Amino acid sequence: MRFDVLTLFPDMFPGYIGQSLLKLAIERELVDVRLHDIREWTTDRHRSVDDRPFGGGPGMVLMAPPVVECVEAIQQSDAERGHLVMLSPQGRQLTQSVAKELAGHDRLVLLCGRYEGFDQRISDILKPDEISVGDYVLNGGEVAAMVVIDAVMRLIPGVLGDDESSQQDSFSIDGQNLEFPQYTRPREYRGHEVPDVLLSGDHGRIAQWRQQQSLERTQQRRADLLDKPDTTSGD
Ligand code: JAH
Repeated sequence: MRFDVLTLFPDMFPGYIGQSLLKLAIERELVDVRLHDIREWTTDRHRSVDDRPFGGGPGMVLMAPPVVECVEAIQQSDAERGHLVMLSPQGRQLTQSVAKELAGHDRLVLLCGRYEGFDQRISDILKPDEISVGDYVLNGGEVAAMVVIDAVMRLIPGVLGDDESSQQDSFSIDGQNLEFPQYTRPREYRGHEVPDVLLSGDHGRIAQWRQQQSLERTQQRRADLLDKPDTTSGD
C-alpha cells in the first residue's frame, strides 16, 4: 500500500517513518510512503502558500491554487490515482472501522493543512474524504496524518507478525470491549501482586476472568462502546 503525504513540513515525517514496524514494512515493500512539499507547487516569486482571510479575522488561510495543483499532480503521477484524505477537524472521526475502510485502498493521498485552515474551494474542488482524529485543535494536519498511517498500516496483510495479528485479540476497541489488564514479571512489585488466576494454568478460568475484566472496564470507563454495533467481523 502506498501513502503520499502532501505537506508544508515534510521534515516532520522521517523520524516517525524510521520507527521499527513501519521501517520493516517499507523494507519488505508492503508499504511505501512518499513525501511531497506543497510549496514546490507555488508559482509566484515569494512562493506563498497562505494569505489573510477575506472578510477579516485572525491568522492565515492556506491558498487553493498550490494545494489543488499539488494534489492533481500527485494523483496524476500514477495510474492508480488513490483515495484523497484531508486531515481536518471538520471531518468524520477516525475509528477502527474507518481505518479498515481506508486500508482497503491501494493508495492513500493524505493532505495536511496548516494555519487557520484550508480555503473552502480546496474541498469544493477536490471533494476529499475529510478525516478528523479527534475533537481538538492541532497546529496542522501532519500529526493526524501520522495517526492515520499508523492505524491503517497495521491492517495491511503481512505488516504485523502472526504473534501480534490485529485480529487476534477478541477483546479490544475493535469489538465492543476494552482490553483486559495484562501482567508480566515480576509476580510481586511494591506489594502489588499478579492476580492468582493468571498463574493457575487453568486456561478456561483465565479466559473467563479476562472476559469479565474486559466487560467491567468497559462499563466503568467507556459505556458508550457497549451501545455500538460489533465491527470485529470486518466491514
Ligand atoms: C489544524 C489544518 N482532528 C484533528 C485535527 C486535524 C487537523 C487539524 N487540526 C486538528 C488542522 C490546522 C490546520 C488542520
